[in-house]
Amino acid sequence: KQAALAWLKEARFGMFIHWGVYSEAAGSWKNTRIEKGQGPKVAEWIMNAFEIPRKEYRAFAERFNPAPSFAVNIARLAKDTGMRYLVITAKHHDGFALFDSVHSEFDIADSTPYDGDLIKELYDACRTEGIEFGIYYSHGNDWNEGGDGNYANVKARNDRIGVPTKEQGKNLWDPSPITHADYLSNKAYPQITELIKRLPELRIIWFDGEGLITEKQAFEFYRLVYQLNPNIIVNRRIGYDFGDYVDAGDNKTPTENQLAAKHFETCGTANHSWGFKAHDHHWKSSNELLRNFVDIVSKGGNYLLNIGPDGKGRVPVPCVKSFEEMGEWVKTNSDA
Ligand code: FUL
Repeated sequence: KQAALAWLKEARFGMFIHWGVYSEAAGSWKNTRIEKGQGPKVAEWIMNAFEIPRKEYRAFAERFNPAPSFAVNIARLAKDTGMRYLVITAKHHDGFALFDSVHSEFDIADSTPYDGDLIKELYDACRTEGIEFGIYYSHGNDWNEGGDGNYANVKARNDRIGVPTKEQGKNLWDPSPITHADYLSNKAYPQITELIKRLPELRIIWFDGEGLITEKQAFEFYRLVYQLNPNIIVNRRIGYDFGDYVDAGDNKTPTENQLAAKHFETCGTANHSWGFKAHDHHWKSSNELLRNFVDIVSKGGNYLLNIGPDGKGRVPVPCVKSFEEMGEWVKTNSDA
């Protein structure tokens, strides 16, 4: 683990990728933009924003058919931008898996017309380009098979003893009937296991959704990863301080006080959404992105800068342009 962490500190610059069936929706549902929905306005939250029933949401999957050149193009873009690693959403909060999973049908193989495994394809392309590979995995919440059907019971029990119940990120509009415990045992732990087994050089697991799990469950995720491959680094959001490195929240650089014991990484967007949002044209310039990069790196951290490809896997042109400009700067100014 120490060698892996030493690598992370040296790596400095990584690419975050938010991509899934929500990319096909592009930030709108039934001709209404996500700004009119409730909750977070980022495009990957569209199911939550419009309280889309689980069955209806699957229509996006039926249309999700990316171009097979996706993997090679993205790995090259990361390389040309001067990035040394990449973290892609293997499963976001909506529960959809970009890989061929034995433990859920809501995945690329069973629910879309695409013939392949996008995670494996990108993993291979990254190995060719010398880019280290990581996955994002929403462990706490899963709006499709996440066991939010148990919420009413949990809330009733909590109310009786005067304890608040976390709601953010729960599917309370069309909850799945399975319990949260069953979701963990039958989907989340097994999917983490299958990803680690299939991707022997996996470097990072970037967990998300810590607010919805207990300390024991967070520890169980940590133990499972460690047991299967102790060289995999996990982030703070696994929960309860078990992470190997920290972050200060989305688009935030830690303050002096937060720059404590563990290494840090700032994840940031290039516009105002992580997932593809066709109507968000507020792209940060390469100057602004470079200023963030220098600020973060000068404090000793890493910058995990996001792209949100569209449903076909194309990265928006203004984003590619500023990444290319950044790449020129990084090439000229780095000693690697
Ligand atoms: C947050 C998520 O809710 C967002 O959708 C996004 O993935 C961001 C990086 O983390 O917690």
